Amino acid sequence: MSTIAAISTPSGSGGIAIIRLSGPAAHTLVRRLFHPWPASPLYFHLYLGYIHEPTSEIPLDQVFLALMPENRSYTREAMAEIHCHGGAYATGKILNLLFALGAVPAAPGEFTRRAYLNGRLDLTQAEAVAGLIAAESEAGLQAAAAQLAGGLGRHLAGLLARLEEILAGVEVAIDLLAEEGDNYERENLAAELAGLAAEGRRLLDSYERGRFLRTGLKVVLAGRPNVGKSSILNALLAEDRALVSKVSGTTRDVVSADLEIAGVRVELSDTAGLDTPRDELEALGMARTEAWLEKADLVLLVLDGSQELKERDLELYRRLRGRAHLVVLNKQDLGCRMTENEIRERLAYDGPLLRCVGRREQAEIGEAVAGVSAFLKNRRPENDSAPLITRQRHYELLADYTGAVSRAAELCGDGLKPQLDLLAEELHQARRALLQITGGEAEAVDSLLDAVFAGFCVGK
Ligand SMILES: Nc1nc2c(ncn2[C@@H]2O[C@H](COP(=O)(O)OP(=O)(O)O)[C@@H](O)[C@H]2O)c(=O)[nH]1
Ligand SMILES: [Mg+2]
Repeated sequence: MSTIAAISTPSGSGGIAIIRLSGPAAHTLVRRLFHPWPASPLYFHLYLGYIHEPTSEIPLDQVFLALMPENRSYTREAMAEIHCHGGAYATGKILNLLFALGAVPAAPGEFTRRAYLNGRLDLTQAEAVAGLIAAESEAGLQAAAAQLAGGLGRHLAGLLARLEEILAGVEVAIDLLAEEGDNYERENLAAELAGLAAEGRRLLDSYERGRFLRTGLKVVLAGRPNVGKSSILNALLAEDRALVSKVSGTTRDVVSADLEIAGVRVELSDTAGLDTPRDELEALGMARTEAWLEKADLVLLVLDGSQELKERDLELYRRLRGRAHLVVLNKQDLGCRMTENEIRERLAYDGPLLRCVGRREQAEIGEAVAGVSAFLKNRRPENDSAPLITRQRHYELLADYTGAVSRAAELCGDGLKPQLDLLAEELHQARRALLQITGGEAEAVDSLLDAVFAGFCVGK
């Protein structure tokens, strides 16, 4: 096994940079460079000293050195960390000395990959490390931290144990039947399998919220021209991001900005109003709006409450059917020409009506914020402490698992005598899917690991 080295802190100048080594030669390599070498070094201690070139007495940098033993380090290999001064030149020089002595450059995520290969983390935890580094909101950070603590991995291990117990019984029966030609019966088999499928579906359902937590929620402001979409965007951001004017058709391109609502990162996009285009540019803007509506997790349909409900509003609303949406009644400072009943009846809408004033001078957008916040809260699974899935990779594999155990349950349903070889095949497929999520056993082939670790930074 090689000994890898990398600078784990961001590139560029900084107060401190950390060079990390992992592998069998980690301690002997740093010993060639660090002076004075302690008489009997303790693990997890910081030693103050100097880095010299092996053949020189001239110090290159004053550093702290920490040594971690095999089995008790992040990678479970012998590790060393050199905390040096953070200039790009000095850190690069120390790293090159380590390479000259036989260390090899770490690939992105290689420390964590070794931690996984040595059984320190399962794959869901390794992914959570990347999630922590990439987190851009409070909720995203919490979701990654919970996954790193192993909640999802343990939960899946529980499912796996139940599945394997059933599978073992089926396999024994297949062996016996070959000899005796009898039929396999196991009490509650259909119910047990249905329970395993239901748990898979619950996890699949948590993905919507999990995805919002990890990557954020895409919210799109839509509505007729001039209803105040751009004003609302500016008010929510508390800055003049989008152009506002009483000239209809002011917004042509999509303007997006990030904000945080209820701890979740929200990407808010203001679009060109949808109406009959008067020229080519407007037509292009509206085509963009349509494309953004397609991608939205939540659409805020803005109505100008100071006017009557227009046929155009209804038409637009109909296009949102099947897409999560909330209705925002803007220009409430001008009084309201639409009654709540009228809106509900004509739009057939039973969600909240969020009353707002988008206009700069007297902006009141509290209800819009509360509406988005409630939308997010409603997507929290009932049992708040249950693990969530936050990654597409997990989602796809859980869908495989759920499909396979559901089919297995059907094979045993309603007093059917299951065809054991088919049953075993489905259960094996479900088992493989679970193992690929956590990276258990030999399921973690190189291509899978390459895909998981490709998104990491060097040095982690
Ligand atoms: N009185 C009042 N005027 C508003 C309000 N929101 C927007 N406006 C005005 O309505 C016009 C159109 O606003 P704008 O945000 O550009 O609408 P958009 O076309 O939907 O993006 C501008 O003159 C705004 O100042 C509001 O809440 N009250
Ligand atoms: Mg606009």
